[in-house]
Amino acid sequence: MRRRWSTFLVTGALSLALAPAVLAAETFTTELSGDNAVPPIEVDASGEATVTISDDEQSVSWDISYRDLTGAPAAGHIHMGGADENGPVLIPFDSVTESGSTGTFAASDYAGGEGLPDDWDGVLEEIRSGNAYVNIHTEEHPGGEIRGQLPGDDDAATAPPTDTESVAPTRAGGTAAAVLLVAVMLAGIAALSRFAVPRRR
Ligand SMILES: [Cu+2]
Repeated sequence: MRRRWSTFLVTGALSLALAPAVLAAETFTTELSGDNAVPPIEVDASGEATVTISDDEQSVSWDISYRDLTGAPAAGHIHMGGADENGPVLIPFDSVTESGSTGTFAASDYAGGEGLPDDWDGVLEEIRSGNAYVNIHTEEHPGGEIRGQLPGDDDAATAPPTDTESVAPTRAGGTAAAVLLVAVMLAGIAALSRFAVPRRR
């Protein structure tokens, strides 16, 4: 019996340990500005980007809004890199033609490239670790007119807001964590009760 109880306790503890990872939702939001460009540029433009890793982890979608750009956006991407560096394009946005543009990039479309992760798991890892940023390019600022660092899992959960505002995990993530927690606990209880019958030698 003691062993079964310990199994149950370990299961419970594991689910508690896993909960924060799930709570740090798969949605990342950042504010876009010229200040975040490397080097910073002075522009009137600003924007917001939300990047979401799908539940099955097989795609990444985005939602971009912006205003006061010097011209129509020429391109938008998620680049790989820290806040103080310029890096290669990780995920291209197929449409940024108007504020409010949304789109999805499928894992099967990822081909890698120089300086990029070998596979899709590597791409998600860069996004989750905060080593990725959203960049909107214009003709006048081909290197990027507005930019924002994706906060990553840890920053989203713990870091105080900076000028690149990190946004708390979504409510959906919290609900998912709660559901997962309950499911794991029920599984633990089921496993326990199955063995709770007195054993004979
Ligand atoms: Cu770009």
